[in-house]
Amino acid sequence: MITALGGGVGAAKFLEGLSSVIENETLNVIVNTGDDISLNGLYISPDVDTIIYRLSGVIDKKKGWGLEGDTFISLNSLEKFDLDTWFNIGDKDIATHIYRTYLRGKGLTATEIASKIAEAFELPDNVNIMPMTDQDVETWIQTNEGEMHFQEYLVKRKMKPEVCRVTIRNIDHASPAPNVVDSIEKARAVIICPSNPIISIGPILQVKGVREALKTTRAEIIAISPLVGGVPLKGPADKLMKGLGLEVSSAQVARLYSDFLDTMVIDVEDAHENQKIIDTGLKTLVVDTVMSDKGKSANLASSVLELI
Ligand code: FO1
Repeated sequence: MITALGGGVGAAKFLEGLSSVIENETLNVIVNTGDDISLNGLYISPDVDTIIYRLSGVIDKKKGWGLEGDTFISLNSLEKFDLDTWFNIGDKDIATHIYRTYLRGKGLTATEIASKIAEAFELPDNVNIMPMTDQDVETWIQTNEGEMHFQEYLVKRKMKPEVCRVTIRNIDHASPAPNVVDSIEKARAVIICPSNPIISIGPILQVKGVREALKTTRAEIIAISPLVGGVPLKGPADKLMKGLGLEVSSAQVARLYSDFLDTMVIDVEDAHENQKIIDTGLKTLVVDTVMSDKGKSANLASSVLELI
């Protein structure tokens, strides 16, 4: 059994490669839900959906989220009402959010809902999509222009406000979803996907018991840096790290995980950081981490599996 922690576009791309090279071994994916947002009466879980869409081959590859060939007619029609239309929900994508919201209304948990959506999108039986917690949590960003939901900062405000603090609301009341801790404890390897360390991996590590399980598991723990040449290929990892007073580097990402990590995988463009990471007592792998197509994601996944 292999367990991965992730959220967002980078994780989804890596998992597409990983699932293509592991054959029938169980792959448990613990997914960030801090990006979840309730908009216009619909409950949206972007990281869960992005990973499911990518693994089922229906993702909009250009954007990295949403469904391929989607249109936005219903979103445009919403504009005449007093509703939020800055978050681009497509006409096909909206069906997933209606289904999730309907099932929540019937009392199903995030875990049960993710598994029903994964089944509808015909994910292979050996892949389990596991929201990190069944309690609702939300990532909020405190900026020089006030506090806002992470999606508002990312999508509506286009990462323009300066970041001062990141808070995961309700995280103190969030217990790990069923099988989350077990998946870490019993895996032969735990892979931290190339995801934002602050808002994708950070919330998962803050769920009660997760960090402790990572510290005590006998599994080999490998993290892939989301930075290439010191910058993220997509998203606000650099802005968030800088705003929190952290150095923007793969060595810094390794430091954030150093209490449980065995091996840090960094891109060839960041090879100059290799010795610095080794000096902190970690093993390293320096490879091409840019996943510009499925073949390159599979190559990266194979290199990571060779470390186990
Ligand atoms: N990302 C954007 O940059 N703009 C959007 O309008 C947007 C809409 C959207 C709708 C559904 C969904 O599942 C994801 C969506 N995303 C959008 C992606 C999402 O905001 C981020 O990729 C993740 O939350 C980052 O981890």
